[in-house]
Amino acid sequence: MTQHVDHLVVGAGFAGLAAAIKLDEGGEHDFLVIEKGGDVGGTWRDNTYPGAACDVPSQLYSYSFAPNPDWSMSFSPQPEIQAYIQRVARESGTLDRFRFGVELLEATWREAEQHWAVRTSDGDYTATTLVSGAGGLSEPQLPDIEGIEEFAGATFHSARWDSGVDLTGKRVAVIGTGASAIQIVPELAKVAGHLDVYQRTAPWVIPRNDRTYTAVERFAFHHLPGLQRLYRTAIYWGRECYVPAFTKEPRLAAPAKALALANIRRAISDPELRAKVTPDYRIGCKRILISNAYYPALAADHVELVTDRIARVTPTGVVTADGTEREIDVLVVATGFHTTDQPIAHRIHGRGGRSLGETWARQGMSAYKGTTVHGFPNYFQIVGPNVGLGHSSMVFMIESQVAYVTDAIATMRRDRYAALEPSAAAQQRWTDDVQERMEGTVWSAGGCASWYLDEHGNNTTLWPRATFTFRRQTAAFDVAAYDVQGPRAD
Ligand code: N01
Repeated sequence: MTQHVDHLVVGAGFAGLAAAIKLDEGGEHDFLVIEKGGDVGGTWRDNTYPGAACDVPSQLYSYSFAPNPDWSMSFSPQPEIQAYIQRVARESGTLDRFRFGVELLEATWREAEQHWAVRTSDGDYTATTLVSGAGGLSEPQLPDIEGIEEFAGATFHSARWDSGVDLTGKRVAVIGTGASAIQIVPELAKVAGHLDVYQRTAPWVIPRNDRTYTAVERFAFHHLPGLQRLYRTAIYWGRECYVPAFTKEPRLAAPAKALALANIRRAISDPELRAKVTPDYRIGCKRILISNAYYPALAADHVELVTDRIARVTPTGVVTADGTEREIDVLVVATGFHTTDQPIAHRIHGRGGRSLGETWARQGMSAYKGTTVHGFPNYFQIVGPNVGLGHSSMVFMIESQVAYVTDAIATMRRDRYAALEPSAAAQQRWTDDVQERMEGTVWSAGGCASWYLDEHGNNTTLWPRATFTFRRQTAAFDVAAYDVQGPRAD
């Protein structure tokens, strides 16, 4: 039997949970959240690799409406963030509308009925609106390396960690040196007998200014809510005032570059290794990483940084282009995610039956205000195109979008609109403006390849301006930019 809900939310990470809470607060109680995993948390549920932690301070990387006086450190480890999301979900009183272990298989817009017909792994639904919080960093990207599936030992992606595999004393290889890998490598170096780290491009890594909060601070967080707000505000403006400014002006990045080079010099004395880890592109072009432990781990005797190209994987090891085979017991691939080619986009079919995946494959990822797409009525995507950040908290962006979406839904209810979608012109203007602002930034002119760029070299993932500008742009639903249909028949 098909069940109807007013709003179907996909995903129970930071985005889906915020959508559920704000829909509920706005009086929209007829919604369901479907989540293919077994719990809330999204990326924080999935990324359980050793060393997983946030590289944005927790006071900022949390909901503004749910401060957490219990953060133990400035940069929280994954279990604390996951526990925080679980607590917020529990206390929100919305969990009875979450369905875990339910995957979206296909969603199709039905023009005559003006609703979404949604097929899931646990039955069929119809919904007036479809809100996707499926996340841009949720589908692991496996490397296309010859022979990798024939490796005889354990192989796993960083976001699918197999804690059942004992790595003590083992010969382990890690492919990749991105944000995930640089957190994993120091932890693996503590237990592995030998560790090979395969680097294709050196990352810029600055020190991690982390510390445990003192007992006095923690007491104050509990009893002086203003102190937490002060920390949050200071962290926010510290990042907002400096980091976006240097995306177009290389000279402003000099202090960050100096910090990163000092980080290398402090930990690594071998000139050959220093040269290998020193990037040859502008800092900020790829995500700037933070770690005090990565370079010391690479400098250890039982760790080898391999910079020769990987030619293939055999059942027993990894062979580089020079013909050397390094034998291993376990292979960890920390090779990132499907960001500009998200598989879920191929399951969402708008007007005329064309999928979002097809639409974006033709023209590149694009959405009005990163949220709504022409041809996909009543569809809202949290963390859509050009909403990602390289420098600040995604939770801030998520809250901005959720406010916009709930305002859109309130407008639909108030004005009895059956359906709305951004006009093609409004979407194009917004996308053109974002892309113009990308020109000359460190992402397009910084001399690196990264997951920020799509196959045409366009940055369709990041927001190129201050986050408060995005907050302002999404502060109120702007119906004038939309094609609307209504009023509803009911
Ligand atoms: O993935 P990545 P990630 N052969 O795509 C290499 C967030 N995050 O999981 O640079 C060899 O950044 C690839 O090499 P290259 C954060 O937004 C946040 O590390 O393309 N190597 C690169 O080194 C982050 O940006 C936290 O040349 C191959 C690596 O694999 C995003 O997640 C923590 C290869 C992939 O790096 C993704 O980070 C962790 C191949 N075939 C992650 N294919 C926080 O703390 C790829 N590589 C909040």
